[in-house]
Parts: sequence; C-alpha cells; structure tokens
Amino acid sequence: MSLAQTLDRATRTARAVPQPPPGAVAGSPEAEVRAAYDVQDDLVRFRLDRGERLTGAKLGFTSEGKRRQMGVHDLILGRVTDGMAVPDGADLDLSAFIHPRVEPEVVYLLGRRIATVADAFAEGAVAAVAPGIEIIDSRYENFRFSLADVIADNTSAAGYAVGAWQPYDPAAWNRGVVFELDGRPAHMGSTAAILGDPRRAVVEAARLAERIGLVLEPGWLLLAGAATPAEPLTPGTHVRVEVQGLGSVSFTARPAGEGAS
Ligand code: OOG
Ligand code: MG
Repeated sequence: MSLAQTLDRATRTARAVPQPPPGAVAGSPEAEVRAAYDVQDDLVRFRLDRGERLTGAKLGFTSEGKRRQMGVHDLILGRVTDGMAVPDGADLDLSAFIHPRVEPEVVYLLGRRIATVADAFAEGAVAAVAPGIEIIDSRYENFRFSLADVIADNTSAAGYAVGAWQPYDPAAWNRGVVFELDGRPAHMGSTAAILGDPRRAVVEAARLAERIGLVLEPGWLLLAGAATPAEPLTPGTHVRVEVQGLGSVSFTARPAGEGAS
C-alpha cells in the first residue's frame, strides 16, 4: 500500500498509523519535500474521487507558537475540501476524528486566480477576511511527524469553520485573537504572530503553490495559519475564536455518546 493509501485509510477509519521511519522517502531534504507533496496530491485526489470539492488551501507553521509546539521549522501548504467544512455554530460529531485539535485562524477569501507570486500582489487578490477555527487531526500516532510526513498527510487538515466575511482592510493587519474553550480563554494572541503580518500569508501560499504547480482559484479560502498553539478538541467542548474587528466563529463538539440530532 502506498503512503497516500495508508493515510487515506487512516482518515476513513479514524485510526492513526505509525509515522514512517526516518528517510523512508530517500534523497535530499528538498527531494523529500517534493515527494511528500506528491503523496499529498494523491491523498487529496482520493477525496475528490469520492465526490468532495476543493474549497481552498491552508498554510501551516506560520507562527512561532505553532513551530515551537510541533518542532517543525518550515512553512507548509495543504488543501481543504467541502467535506471538511463545519458550519458556524454547528454541533459537531467527533467520531470521524482520531485525536482532533483546534486552533484559531484568519481566513482570506481569494478574489483572483493566483498562479504566481506576482498574482498575490495584484489588486483584489484578497476579496474578504473572516475569523476561522481549524481542526487538525494528524493521521500519525501521537501527532508526531517530520516536515515531510506532515506535508504528505495534507498538513493534518481535517476540518474548518469560517465566520461571517468582512471587508478586507490591508491596513488593519494587527488584530487581537481570543481563542476560547468553554468560555475561558485558552490562548490570546495577535494576527501579527502570523508571519509577522498575515497579508504575507497570501504571498507565501502563492510561493509554495507555484512550486508544486497548484493554482489558487478565485472563491477559494486561504487559512493563514494558527496564531497560537493548538489545543485538544474533546467531546462536549465549546470552541470560539474572536478576531478583533472581524467578529467570531464557534462550534460545539457533541458530548460523547450523543448520536446525531
Ligand atoms: C500541522 C498543521 C499546522 C497551522 O496552522 O500551523 C497548521 C499540525 O500542526 O499538525 O495548520
Ligand atoms: Mg492551521
């Protein structure tokens, strides 16, 4: 079974798989990363073959807090689908997840087709912005991985919720972020933690996408990367993220043993 097939099965069965042995994908670090994006391509294609639709892209490890938490030092790009969308205010069943974690995101709505870094600077590249919550759920046991492993695993992408879209104001890039679990702040941060300025996320996403031949389409979301470390998502937890001036987004993980309502 290929690594993509193994990770796909882990996703469908909600059972973690062992981290591949170091150097399983041979070659230089660059060759390893390139091979890992090929695995990600296959993994995403399995979802599309099952009828899911791409809704956007996501960046990972854009903040120092996340890099330190996961021991990884480079930016990574993943893809999200409609099958991962969690409606704002939802009552979410966690049974499809392995060991989910949640983190606060800033989400951009892309207004243009972005095929090159230059496109990221074009007028209207970002059409709107919203507060977001990402659910990450590594398919690897104990949430442990190397940079190549997590790229292959589509950057742990598993779910996302987006609040109401707000007009994009490039001048207001430094906004407070409150990440609440059950009404208590778990972390407070600032969007400035995201690459120093979350607008850089669009440029970095364009750079990574160009490198792997991915075109970012108008209407796609871009999750800019968590501004604070992630926290475990446990049954019964109410998760809320507020980004100053952009409003909030929330959902509740259904308590264990409660079926679909
Ligand atoms: C990888 C995903 C990282 C972010 O916002 O930094 C990410 C992981 O931590 O499992 O989504
Ligand atoms: Mg994230």
